[in-house]
Amino acid sequence: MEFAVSDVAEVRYKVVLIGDSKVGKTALAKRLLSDEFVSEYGPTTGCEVSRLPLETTEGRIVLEIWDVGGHDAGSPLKDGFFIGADAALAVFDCTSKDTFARIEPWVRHLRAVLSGGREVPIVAIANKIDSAGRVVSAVTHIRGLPCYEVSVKESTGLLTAIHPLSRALTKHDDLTITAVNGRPVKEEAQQPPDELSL
Ligand SMILES: Nc1nc2c(ncn2[C@@H]2O[C@H](COP(=O)(O)OP(=O)(O)O)[C@@H](O)[C@H]2O)c(=O)[nH]1
Ligand SMILES: [Mg+2]
Repeated sequence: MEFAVSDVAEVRYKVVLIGDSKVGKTALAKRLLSDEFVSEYGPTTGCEVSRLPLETTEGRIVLEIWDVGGHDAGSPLKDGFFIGADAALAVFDCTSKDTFARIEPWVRHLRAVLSGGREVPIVAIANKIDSAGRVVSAVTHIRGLPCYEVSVKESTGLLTAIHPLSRALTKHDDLTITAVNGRPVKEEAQQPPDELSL
């Protein structure tokens, strides 16, 4: 029997953040959670899990964001954190070609850890587009993954990236996010979707 999202009290999805260190994964989680930006870098140790409730036109969903720190793709100890992931955000820093080149290995690695399970939706994020030191030009796809332009610092593009992920997770193609962790999304920002910012 199929349940509609709105039929149950809480629908929770595990979303893992992948990508090299310093690309802005922790900053991204913090921005979504409390709309703050932390400028000083402190490496993430262990794994930080945050609960991000989203009000949507299809009911409330909760993204459980898994920010796995100190992790290089291939470290078996940390791979356990990926098990059971429903989706992933693959983040790179557009001021670093290396972090861009590492998106594919990261995605391959995640898919290998999840092998045997379902195909999970993955969205790529080109972060730090505010930076003058940009060296990776804008792309719409990386090997079939949709890629979104984001500045966690200036709070642009993040919600645009979260929409397709939420739509794929809920299988509701026209889902619109109306509030993020209790903060209403401004009505005027919703049209057109490409210009959404958080
Ligand atoms: N200019 C700029 N810096 C950012 C942005 N997002 C994160 N940073 C900085 O990049 C550094 C690494 O961020 P962090 O979230 O710790 O990266 P992580 O290792 O992937 O978790 C920090 O100094 C952040 O302030 C952004 O959108 N623009
Ligand atoms: Mg971190």
